[in-house]
Amino acid sequence: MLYFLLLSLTYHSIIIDGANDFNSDEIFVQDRNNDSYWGKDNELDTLYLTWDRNNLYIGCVYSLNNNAILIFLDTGEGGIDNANLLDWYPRDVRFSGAKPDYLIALWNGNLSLGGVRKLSKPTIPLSYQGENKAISNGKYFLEVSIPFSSIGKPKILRITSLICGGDYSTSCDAMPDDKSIRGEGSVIINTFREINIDSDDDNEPDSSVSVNNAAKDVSYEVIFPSFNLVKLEPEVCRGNDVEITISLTEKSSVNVSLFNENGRFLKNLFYIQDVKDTTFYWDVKGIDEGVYIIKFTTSDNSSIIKKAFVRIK
Ligand SMILES: [Ca+2]
Ligand SMILES: [Ca+2]
Ligand SMILES: [Ca+2]
Ligand SMILES: [Ca+2]
Repeated sequence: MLYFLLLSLTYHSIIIDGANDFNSDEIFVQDRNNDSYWGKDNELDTLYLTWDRNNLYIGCVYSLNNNAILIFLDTGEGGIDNANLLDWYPRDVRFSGAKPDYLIALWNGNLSLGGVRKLSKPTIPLSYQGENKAISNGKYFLEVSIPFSSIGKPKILRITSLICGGDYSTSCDAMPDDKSIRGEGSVIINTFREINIDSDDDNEPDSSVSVNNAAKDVSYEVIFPSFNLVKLEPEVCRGNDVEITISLTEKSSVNVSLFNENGRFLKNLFYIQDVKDTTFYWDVKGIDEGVYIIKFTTSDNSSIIKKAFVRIK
């Protein structure tokens, strides 16, 4: 009897028919059914995971109303850290720590509007089996089978699943929970559910694993770039060129914009991509006499520095 129970753990081949045949110990994440910022019609409930020798199986119970389900899989090397840049299901979601390599997505409970893709440039559709069916109380059940041969036999899997709105929109619910989800504004996911599916390193997925026991949440500290130094030389200028020096704690793109002394926006001066330390020159001969404010902003708005500048004749 014990032998039979052990065999029933993983190496469980899910039948892709829209009926939920995952076992209770194949619950990968149990989310609260009342933590969505957009109400009960857009809720993630349960994420299931199991595998057999040849396929990874993922299941999801959720409710959804004119929004999207996105299940991101980090399988190892490479991947993306910004879902805004995708050519398929782009969303205002970035990732810190894990870098997802594959995405299962669908729109409004309709898998024929979604599918499974590799997150390269461009994204590449994968062959998979999937069924998505309405179940009771306005809920849906999704089950997907992805062959290991097409995702390169991962060792460590890190997964997050989200409900988002339309293209470039934000998220209202994540499983596992992530504190950057607020139902508005940009999201930076840094909590993922992780499982080692090949803990004996034999390059084959392990049998006899209780997914529910083996899975754990991992969180990665979000590191925001901030300014070490911003310097104008000179700050009071009679000539044509001002030397501007910027130093950041982390690489970031920087926007430099000009305001009058009352804080009214005048124009963007520079947009500098992916810098850590740089010096450049601003030709001020077209600027009238007066007092100005120059604002330096990192690309994610995490750090802002204002410098006064005076133009004299
Ligand atoms: Ca099934
Ligand atoms: Ca939820
Ligand atoms: Ca990755
Ligand atoms: Ca949640």
